[in-house]
Amino acid sequence: PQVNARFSVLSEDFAADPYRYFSRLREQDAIHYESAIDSYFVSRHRDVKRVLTDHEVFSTEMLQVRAEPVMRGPVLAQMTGAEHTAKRKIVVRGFTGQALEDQIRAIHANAAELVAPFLSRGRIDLVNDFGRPLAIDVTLDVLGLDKKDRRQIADWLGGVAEFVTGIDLTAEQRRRCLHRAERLEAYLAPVIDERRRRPGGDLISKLCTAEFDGIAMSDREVTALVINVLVAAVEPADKTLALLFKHLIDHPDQLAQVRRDPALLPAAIAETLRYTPPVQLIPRRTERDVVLAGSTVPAGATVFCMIGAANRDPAAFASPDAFDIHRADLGTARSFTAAARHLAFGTGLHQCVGAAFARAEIETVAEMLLSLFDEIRHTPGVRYRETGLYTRGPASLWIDFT
Ligand code: 2IO
Repeated sequence: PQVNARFSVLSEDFAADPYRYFSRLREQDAIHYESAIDSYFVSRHRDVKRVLTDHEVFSTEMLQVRAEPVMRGPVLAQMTGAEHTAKRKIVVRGFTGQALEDQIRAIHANAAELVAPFLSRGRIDLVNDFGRPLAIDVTLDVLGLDKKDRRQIADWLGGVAEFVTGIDLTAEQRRRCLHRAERLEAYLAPVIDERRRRPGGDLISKLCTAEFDGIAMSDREVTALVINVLVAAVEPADKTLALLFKHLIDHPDQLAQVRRDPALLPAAIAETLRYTPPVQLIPRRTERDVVLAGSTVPAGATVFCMIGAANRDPAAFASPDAFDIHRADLGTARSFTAAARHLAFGTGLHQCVGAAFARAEIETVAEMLLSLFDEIRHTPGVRYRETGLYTRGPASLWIDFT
């Protein structure tokens, strides 16, 4: 496929398989301008790294229009300075230590319950039968929300996700997303009220009561963070889990090695995140004119970091198009921290706060499934398809197991 004047990241060809365009983009069109949405797409590893770490030039201001309307308030990623540091610490605390231990127990319990009915059947769709409902149930438990409302919450959340990850939505689509976000906000308001009065051990209670350097969260901020945690913990989780299993099934020798030595799982997860990051795009706004890869990007422009392309840049990873859990340049120990070489969790000030939680979740669930399934293979005759430009993953992953 050619990357010429007519090439568009909004085309059907690109959506069908973005990976086959990445090398041409990096080599011939490293700062690709998409006129229909007046945005720049950055594909080289070093340029993406620059965009995500040079906070003076590349800001998160556009979240005010890209996220705040459906988050119903400002999210962490929009904040800077002392306020950002304090509030980020509150959230980090909610996902570490004893809190994380409790969360891992909830992950275990939910996974065991969801997979049980499929064990005698020997066939499961790892996305729709398992990963998706699991991601939702785990997140509801972490937040202390009622699982009997899961369908409703999942529907409202779909609107939030569509708004945040849409890149060419119509005004009508945006309006419908906003409506669902408002319903979610109305659902959360009495819950937050109640947790302020009688806090429990859940994350919402912690967000309500925590203080750092005398800084606490307002109701609006708690609402925004709860919605943020809901989308961020649900949207990429089922994709990552399914992609991990797909890559392992497609590389039987590596699957056998992981089975023999589960200590290899973190490397397999990290390599999955490098090879096929579930979040493919991270937006920023230029605060002044800036030269990137020889092209001038004007002040006030929207820049999309192409994480999938950066993660396969040969300047950063040897044989980047090979899935290899043993690769020397993966740096597994750092893969879930801000020092990660792959950019699946972003990098810099706003690097994913949920990275450790994500790792624990995928690791716990993968270990459980591998011990329950002795042999796994793709269900014969089922077509595999990935969807999504912003977040991307398998539409389904049918597997047979014994
Ligand atoms: C609204 C895209 C699902 C996040 C944003 C500030 C969300 C932020 C991300 C990820 C995943 C979502 N951005 N998580 O890319 O919290």
